[in-house]
Amino acid sequence: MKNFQTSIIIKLLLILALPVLVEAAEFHVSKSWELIIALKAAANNGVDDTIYLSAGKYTDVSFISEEHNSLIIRAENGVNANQVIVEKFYVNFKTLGNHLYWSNELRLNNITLLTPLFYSVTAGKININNCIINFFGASYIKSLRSNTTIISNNYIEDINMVIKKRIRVVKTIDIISFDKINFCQNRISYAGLIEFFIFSSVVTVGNNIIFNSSHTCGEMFYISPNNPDLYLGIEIHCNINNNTVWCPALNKIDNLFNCSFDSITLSNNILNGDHFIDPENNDFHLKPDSPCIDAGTNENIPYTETDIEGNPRIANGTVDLGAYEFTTNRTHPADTNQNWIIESEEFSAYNTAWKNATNWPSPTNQIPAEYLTRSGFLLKKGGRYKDVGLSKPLCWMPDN
Ligand SMILES: [Ca+2]
Ligand SMILES: [Ca+2]
Ligand SMILES: [Ca+2]
Repeated sequence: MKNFQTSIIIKLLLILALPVLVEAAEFHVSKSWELIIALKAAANNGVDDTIYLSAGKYTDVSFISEEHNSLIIRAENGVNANQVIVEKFYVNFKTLGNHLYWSNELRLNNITLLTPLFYSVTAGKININNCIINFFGASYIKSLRSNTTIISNNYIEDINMVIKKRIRVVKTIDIISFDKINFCQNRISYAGLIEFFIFSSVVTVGNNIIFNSSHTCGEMFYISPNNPDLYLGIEIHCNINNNTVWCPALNKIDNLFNCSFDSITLSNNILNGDHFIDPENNDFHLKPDSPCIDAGTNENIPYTETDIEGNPRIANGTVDLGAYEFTTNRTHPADTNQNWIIESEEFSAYNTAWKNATNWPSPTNQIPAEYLTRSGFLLKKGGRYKDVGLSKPLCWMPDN
């Protein structure tokens, strides 16, 4: 019995000693309970953590931590955001100490957050990127406190929208930043509040598409210095540019913003009009003759290199308004040698990968059935095709 106890104690000591030996931890999970265990370990192991999620649904998971280390949660390579659903994710990341010295990061990448509950998330850097955030029901992302917050290339959705003006409990994103806020290239169907409390430096709200066809969209953004007295004399730059807004009930784009100070510039934003492929059905790709094309300013654009769909952010020399860059340069993923011809061998390989649900080297993974049928259609029409600038896969048309 004594030996058994000793061996247990040695094992425990080894387990406790392990984090000291490694500089970062990696977890690969595919079930809710595995994610729960990984988050629990990450909250206490004293090292930076990356958690990779396989396709699937994860529910009722929480991360409550007082660590100074970083946490990255992301989909496994080759898995899309809509294949990884994290429902009711409660996060309270309460880094202690002087915020100016935080060097840690919270990064969420390529996952779906369904009814998230983020409360008092503090980290040196917060980066929410390429995610789908669905605020259906009572959910919030509250008090993201950081030196730099980047929220870009996300689909932010709230399917059952109700205008809840200035209600802070549900459907809000609160960001308190000490240095930089970059809220860019998001696709926002959202009538809650997005609040920025700024201590200093730069806020950029750029290249977003904000839409709401059934409500007024009024005062969706609330922007305010965090403490005007304390920071008197510090320059705050707020750039709201290159955005497109589709909200028929709104008659002035300025009404989207409630800004309690003067140093704000609104430029190159566009409201309503005939710019999009099918706004009634939420297709906000730019029409080939849209005045949004090449109408933006390249200064202060988000520093991601691609638009919300992964296409180059600047095509034709000048950035477009909104989250989608108009382009006619996209080859079909089945066209592996990218010669603008679907060859029969290429179609066969694509068809086999689709049948076996294997990963395809270029997006979209897994292969969508409509991509496959499009490649079959193009092959039948002779194989030669072009990109006419519509949304995928209808953008690929026979070129005879
Ligand atoms: Ca940790
Ligand atoms: Ca352009
Ligand atoms: Ca080819």
